[in-house]
Amino acid sequence: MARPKIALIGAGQIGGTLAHLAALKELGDVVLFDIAEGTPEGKALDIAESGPSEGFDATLKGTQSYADIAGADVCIVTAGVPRKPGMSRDDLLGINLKVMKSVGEGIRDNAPDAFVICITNPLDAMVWALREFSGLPHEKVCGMAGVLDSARFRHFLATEFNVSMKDVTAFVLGGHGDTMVPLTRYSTVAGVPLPDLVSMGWTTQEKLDGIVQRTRDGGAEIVGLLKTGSAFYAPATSAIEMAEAYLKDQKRVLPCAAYCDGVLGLKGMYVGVPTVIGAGGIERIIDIKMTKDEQAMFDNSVNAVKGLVEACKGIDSSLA
Ligand code: A3D
Repeated sequence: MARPKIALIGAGQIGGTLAHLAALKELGDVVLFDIAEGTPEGKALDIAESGPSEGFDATLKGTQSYADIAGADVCIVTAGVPRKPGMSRDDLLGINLKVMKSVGEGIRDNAPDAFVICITNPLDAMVWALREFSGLPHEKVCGMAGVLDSARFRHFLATEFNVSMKDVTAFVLGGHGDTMVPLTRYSTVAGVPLPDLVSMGWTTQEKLDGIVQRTRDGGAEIVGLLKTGSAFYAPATSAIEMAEAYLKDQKRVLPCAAYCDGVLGLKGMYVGVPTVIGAGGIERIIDIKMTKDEQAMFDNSVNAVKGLVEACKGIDSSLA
């Protein structure tokens, strides 16, 4: 059987890391696409030259031609611009919307059967626009944010409790932005919910609130430290987890920006929700019941995403 083909649209910081991880994990042959001449070719060759030492079997190709992504099984999209200090994700909307148009059309014409994972910010609006421009089925187009946001939450919690990250699960809902909703009630250490751990004296409510806020600000914390761009190691790892779930039909339960129509009280929009990812793409969305407070936070986040989608429609009339 031929190896799967993984197309990475955007060969910047995240794109290069995705290529390296996909090769190391032997997920398939990798095509790196970018408009910046030399960048995808250089990164592809550099990673391929690490193959003999690492011992992986995967080919890597860099390109400026969409024809090279033909027949891709997975496309991961990072094309666009990242944040600089002082910028919000929403400041990227105008530039990245134009990029989504060319990328969406490139995927539509060359890899219409692919499972598409968008990473470009502002995530929830860009994945919506990418789906509109590509015309692919909704269940085959999703956005990576929840896996990263919950990984950040898990990291902070495991550090606070001094336990293995493997035993910490975390649940994050809503748009990928300042309004994201980390749900403490559904986040656990080996099944014990966070509010119970507060009662047991493992931490204080004040510290837990601080961790929730640090999770919401997790992207900005890295931007502030790096100064020249945004996070890329953990975002790439998160998207690879989703790609692997699709390619190996793992039926992983992962939070991601998925098309919600008739679930969680939503009508036809992309937002971060718990999903099941398998060979069918987004196979199921878990329609959880929220408390009044959680629902209010979620509604606030949903409204922020709706505002960005409306802004996209204002910029590109073909989306209206
Ligand atoms: P960067 O290193 O700048 O890479 C972006 C690449 O896109 C560059 O190599 C550009 O040449 C390329 N590019 C620009 N326009 C096009 C085009 N039309 N077609 C193809 N390639 C193009 O950025 P990065 O890799 O650090 O980040 C990529 C995106 O991911 C940004 O929008 C970030 O904001 C976003 N991001 C999202 C998350 C989430 O959790 C959702 C986390 C971190 C970064």
